[in-house]
Amino acid sequence: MSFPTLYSFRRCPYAMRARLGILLSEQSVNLREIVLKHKPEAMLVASPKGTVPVLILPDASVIEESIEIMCWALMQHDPLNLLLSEAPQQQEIAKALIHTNDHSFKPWLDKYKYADRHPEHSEQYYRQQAEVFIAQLESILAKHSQLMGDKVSIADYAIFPFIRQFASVDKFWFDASHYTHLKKWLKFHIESDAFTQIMKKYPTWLESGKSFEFGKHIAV
Ligand SMILES: N[C@@H](CCC(=O)N[C@@H](CS)C(=O)NCC(=O)O)C(=O)O
Repeated sequence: MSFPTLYSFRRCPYAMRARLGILLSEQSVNLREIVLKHKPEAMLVASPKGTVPVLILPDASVIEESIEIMCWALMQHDPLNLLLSEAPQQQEIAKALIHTNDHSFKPWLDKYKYADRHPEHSEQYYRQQAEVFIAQLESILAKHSQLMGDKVSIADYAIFPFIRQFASVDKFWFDASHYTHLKKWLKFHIESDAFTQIMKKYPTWLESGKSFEFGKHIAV
C-alpha cells in the first residue's frame, strides 16, 4: 500500500499542525524531513511556492496549505471529532480564530521574533501587536480549558505551535506575564503525548535520501 508523502520541517509551526492532524487522524504518511535552504526538486515540482508542509497523495494530487492538510487527514478519520462535525457555528468560530492566527498574529509574531530586521519599531511594539490575539485567546481560555470548549479541537492543534513560538521569543517575559489560562493551555499541549510524538527527530531527506513512516503506528 502506498502512503502519501509529507514534506516537513520539524521546527516549522505550520508543519507541526500538519503532523498533528495526521497523527490524530491515525493516518500514515512517508515523512521527508527537508532542509529549508536545499528544498528537494521533487517537492518544488509538486509545489513551486516552496513552503512546507506539502502533502502528495498517491493519485499525485498536492495539498500545499497546512490547514488543508489537517482537514484532509481529519476528513479521512476523526476519532476525537476535532472537526466539530454537527456544530457548524463552532466550526465557523474555529475557522475565524485560525484565520486570525495565520493572517494577523503570525506576521506580528515574525516581526517580534526578528525585531532586529524590522528597526522601524521596537521589539516591545511588535510584541504588543501580537498580544492582541494573545489577549483574545486568554479571555476564551478563562471560560474553558480548550479554545472551543473543554474538549480539544482543530483550533487548539492549529494554533498552539504558534503560541509556543511566541512564548519562546522572550521566555522570561512570557513566564512572568499575566496570561495564566493561556500558559496553562500551552503547557498542556506542549507536554502532551501527541506533541512529543510529532517532535521526534528524523534524519533529513537531503542526507539520508530516506522517508520515514509517520502517523498511524505511533498514534496516541
Ligand atoms: N500558508 C502556508 C505557510 C507555510 C510556511 O510559510 N512555511 C515556512 C516554514 S515555517 C516555509 O516553508 N518557508 C519557506 C522558506 O523558509 O524557505 C501553510 O499554511 O502551509
